[in-house]
Amino acid sequence: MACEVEAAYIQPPECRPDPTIPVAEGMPVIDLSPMDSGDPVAMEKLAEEVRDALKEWCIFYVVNHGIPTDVRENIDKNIYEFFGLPLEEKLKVQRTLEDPLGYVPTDLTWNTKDWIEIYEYFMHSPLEIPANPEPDCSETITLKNKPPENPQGFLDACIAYGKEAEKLAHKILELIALSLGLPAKRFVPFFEGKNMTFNRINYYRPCPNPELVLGKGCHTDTSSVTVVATNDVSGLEIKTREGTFLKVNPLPGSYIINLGEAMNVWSNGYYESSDHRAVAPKDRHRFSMAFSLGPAPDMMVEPLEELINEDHPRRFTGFKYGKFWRSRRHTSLLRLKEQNIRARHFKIRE
Ligand SMILES: O=C(O)CCC(=O)C(=O)O
Ligand SMILES: [Fe+2]
Repeated sequence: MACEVEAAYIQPPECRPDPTIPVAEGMPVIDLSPMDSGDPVAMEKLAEEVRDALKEWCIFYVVNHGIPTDVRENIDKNIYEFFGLPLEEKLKVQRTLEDPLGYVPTDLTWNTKDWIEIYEYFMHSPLEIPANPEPDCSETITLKNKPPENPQGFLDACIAYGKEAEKLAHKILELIALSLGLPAKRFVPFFEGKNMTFNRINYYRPCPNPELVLGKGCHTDTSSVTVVATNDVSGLEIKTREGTFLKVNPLPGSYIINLGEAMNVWSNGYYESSDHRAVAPKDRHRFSMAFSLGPAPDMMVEPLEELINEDHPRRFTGFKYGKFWRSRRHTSLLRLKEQNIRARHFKIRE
């Protein structure tokens, strides 16, 4: 087949999508409705389901999640309208290296361009965060969301959705805390005040050569918990421990939950962050949202004390969340030699 995409998008052969990979049959679907009663027995049972799902899959679907349909329909409508605008219009809210909020017409993972457009916003704006990834530099920059003029009310729809996704992410955190033998509200103080929770809207246009490119290259999220929403087009793939991929198809009415690097560290390695990627669609427009619950920029992310003991020695030093996040943003906008920073770079040698 003739190649119609720019060379910068073409993946090395070993990273290209494999259309023959199987669907993640059996990926758990967790029904959150028992949480409404607050019944401790029901909560423990759900926490066990979450533990089993995370230990085996690192990712699961949730249903009866509590995100109202009208809030979701409103952001979906705004997403199609915004990404359907001419490029010059979208570039009015363009992000830059220093200020990675707003719109970008492509992204990089490991030095290859992703077949993607992105609009990203913080839930707390303005927010003061590190100006660069240098560990010894304390310079900061204040970032503000960039509301586009068109469609009118776009950012309001984004924030309204974010508030609901945030509630869902906190429900998951409660279940994770219980699953680790901790009080349900153990993680709450990490998110008090102005934190770095953000939502990334990913838009994937039909691609003439989906077999050569990726929508979003393989990565882990920086977050504690990520709530992933997609339209009805497939594209998300998770990497198994054996290093192969499985397709995660959209399940109507559900959201997908996966863990990021902060939870890997807080849980002292008990839970892993999932490696995942998105393939580019051939004929249809796909979008996804990765709502990532993250702590304050100056918070030190370290293994929880209660999870460190003789049998489970401390496995990570730790990192300042803001610097870690900043470093990730640099690797996705600059052509750097090194690969993305990960929790394992902070691992204590055993
Ligand atoms: O498009 C997808 O399904 C995944 C996007 C993603 O992983 C991300 O934005 O972190
Ligand atoms: Fe992701």
